[in-house]
Amino acid sequence: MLDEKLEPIFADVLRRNPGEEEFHQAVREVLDSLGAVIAKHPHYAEDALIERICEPERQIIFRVPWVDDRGHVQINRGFRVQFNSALGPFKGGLRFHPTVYLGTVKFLGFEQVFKNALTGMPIGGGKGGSDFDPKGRSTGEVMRFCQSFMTELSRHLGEYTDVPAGDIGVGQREIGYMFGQYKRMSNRYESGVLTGKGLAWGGSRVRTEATGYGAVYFVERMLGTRGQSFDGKKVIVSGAGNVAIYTIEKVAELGGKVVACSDSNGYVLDEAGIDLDLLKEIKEKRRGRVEDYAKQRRAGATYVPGGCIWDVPADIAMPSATQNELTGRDARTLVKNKVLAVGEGANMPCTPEAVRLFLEAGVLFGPGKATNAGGVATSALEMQQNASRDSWTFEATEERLAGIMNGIHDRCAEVADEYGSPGNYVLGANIAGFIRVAEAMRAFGVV
Ligand code: NDP
Ligand code: 2IT
Repeated sequence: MLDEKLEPIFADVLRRNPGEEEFHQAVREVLDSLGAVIAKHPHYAEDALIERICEPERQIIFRVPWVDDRGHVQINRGFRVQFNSALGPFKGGLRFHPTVYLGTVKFLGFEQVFKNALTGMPIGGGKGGSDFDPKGRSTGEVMRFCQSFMTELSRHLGEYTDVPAGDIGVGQREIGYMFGQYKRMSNRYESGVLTGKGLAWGGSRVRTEATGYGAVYFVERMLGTRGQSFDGKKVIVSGAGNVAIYTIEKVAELGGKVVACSDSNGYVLDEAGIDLDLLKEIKEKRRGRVEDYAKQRRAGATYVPGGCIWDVPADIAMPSATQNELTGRDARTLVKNKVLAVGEGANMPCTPEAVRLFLEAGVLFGPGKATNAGGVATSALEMQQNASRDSWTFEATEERLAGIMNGIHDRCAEVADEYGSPGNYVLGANIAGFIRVAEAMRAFGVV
């Protein structure tokens, strides 16, 4: 049940944003946490502050024409939702996936506002992307698409305005093509306009690893509250992209064993523990599938086409693929299999029913906006290095990341305690993020 002051706000969000289910879901989850805040501090419900936070500052939709290898003209749709700049320039990734529509970008942008606030760094929230499908496209096609996309997007960016990065379907290769086009059009080497860059051209060490590593640090700290750790634990990680790969790497470093990972076609089960060198070779170099991993794994691994990775018994689950990939049914299976902790490496991978079931069962649950904040936090460190024309060592950067993740964990835990729900990191993350944004917006007056 929503607080009675928040009900009309949510009704208005539904009315103004028809058909954008993921956006409704993300807003609903935050509003569910805010009842306790406005009961304690009624001033946060004044001056339509919450209504303003639910409305993006600016939404840009544009045509992206490009020519494929056969000489045919293709049209995609590009988006950038500049959600909230109270704490700094808009900051958040770009997603290229055929399912992307305005509702996807708005849900991601909304989550990003609170996530970025939680990092404690000077970054606002935004997100963008396109319904372009990179699968099966040649390097030349991807380059031409990125150039056309940036030709339009560039007029809305700037190191003090809006700073995109990667997300699903956008990694260092795509950031390179977009940075190259931006540089050419602006005639400026404005390093701080994009993050996730290559090390030779303004990137930060640890940015590639940051989201996965950060998620593992967060879960390790949650486990610590119960005297536990990753050491000796069986772990399952969905996805096989950037976040999944570096989650697997850090879990192994901390003594855990990842026995399964997946892609949208199926999952692979490898009881000996995922061979990361092989997985990286297949995913990062050859851009292949997890099925190829199973075929090439000498020690033997099983590929389960169309299978559900959450059926694999494990102590810890780290959903790191996409939104709503872990349902109520899956949560019941995991709880039955005595899962100890679930950390969301992806954005909103667990459905609201799944989250409720985990919390009711006393499973340690790390919500995405806290658990996966290491990626954007390291993007902010990349911006710092660009602004000071400096470049830090791997060790120094990783230490900063670990400190930020521990800080986010402790702040969420402290706020959950303060609001009478110890151990509820969902409530802690939503409230802690909200308060930081709300304080800045109140200071600015009606903007
Ligand atoms: P990648 O593109 O590198 O990898 C995505 C992985 O998820 C692939 O294995 C992909 O499989 C799978 N996947 C994507 N869409 C679907 C779908 N509809 N159904 C099933 N599987 C799917 O992306 P990232 O690793 O960067 O991102 C993964 C998640 O982490 C996303 O939710 C993203 O928003 C979030 N995130 C990313 C950050 C970053 O820094 N990159 C930071 C914070 C969060 P397939 O190849 O079959 O499509
Ligand atoms: O969801 C996310 O936090 C990201 N995709 C990373 C955003 C960023 O700006 O680094």
